[in-house]
Amino acid sequence: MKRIMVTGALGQIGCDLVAKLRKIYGEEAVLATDIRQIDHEIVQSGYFRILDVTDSTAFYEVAREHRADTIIHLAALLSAKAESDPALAWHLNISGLLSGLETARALSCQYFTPSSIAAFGANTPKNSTPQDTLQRPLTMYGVSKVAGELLCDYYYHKYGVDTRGLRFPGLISHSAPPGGGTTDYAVEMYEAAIRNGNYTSYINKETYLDMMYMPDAIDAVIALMEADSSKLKHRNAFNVTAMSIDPEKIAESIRRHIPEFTLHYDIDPVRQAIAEEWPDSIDATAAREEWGFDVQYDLNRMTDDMLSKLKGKLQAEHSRIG
Ligand code: AKB
Repeated sequence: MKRIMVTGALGQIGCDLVAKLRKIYGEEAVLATDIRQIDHEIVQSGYFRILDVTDSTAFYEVAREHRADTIIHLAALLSAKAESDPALAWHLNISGLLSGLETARALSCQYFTPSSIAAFGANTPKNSTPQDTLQRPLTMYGVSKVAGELLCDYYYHKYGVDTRGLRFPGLISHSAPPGGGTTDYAVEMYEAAIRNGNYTSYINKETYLDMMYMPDAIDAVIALMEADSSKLKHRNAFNVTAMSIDPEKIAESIRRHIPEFTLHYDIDPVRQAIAEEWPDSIDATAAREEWGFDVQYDLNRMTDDMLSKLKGKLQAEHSRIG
């Protein structure tokens, strides 16, 4: 990776990924793009362009002008938002992906796009979900992720585009909020614990889902993109995970720092149904064997870091207002 273009750069993954890529490859090497422009460090600290990824001509032109050799395509609608507007989700997630793949083909770029645990369905094995297994999701987000995995494989086999991807679990981060996902409750719980000492979860207890701390997710993207191509048997997309947890497990971990923290439930039937379709825990053996996937953070280590970073953020907020 030398000249990198990132789409959806102001989203939850994009903010942390662009910052890390600029640190490794240099500020000039990384072009951040998004459909909107906000007052954010990513916009101020390097190249930034507004881009609607469904506009294939604009996608190609922006990549060509940057002389991109790598495209990291993150722009997509997440699970809960996709369920509220399935046609828009299909359009953005698939037309956007196709624009990116066509650009990668024309400019001979390496290509990364995330898949998700949403690519599995209710009849997929729930525990230690294998890398290669049944994938019949019933959500539009899941459907777009399976189609995306297949499309990326197609561009690799048909045109030789160096496509690579990860099936991300829920990602937890303190720097940028998620938007429209089912696993967002985990991020919200940390912030609510510090602000109010309590949280009302829309996902029920004993609903186990895979999760990962953002620094591990960012390292995984970079490790996969740097991996020796000849060693990759799977490409699109690798199972990756750091932990399998439910709301109670996060609450227990938070109580090590905030003993009075209380957790309540008010279940959202839409997001609960989505969560129940997803695996309880996935198996990341292929990622470990083919490109050395590893993580630094288990639940408690992640909680320690989340709470300390969020407390710092909140104190800075208070001193700005006061
Ligand atoms: C979501 O909840 O939609 C995402 C995901 C697991 O892909 N975080």
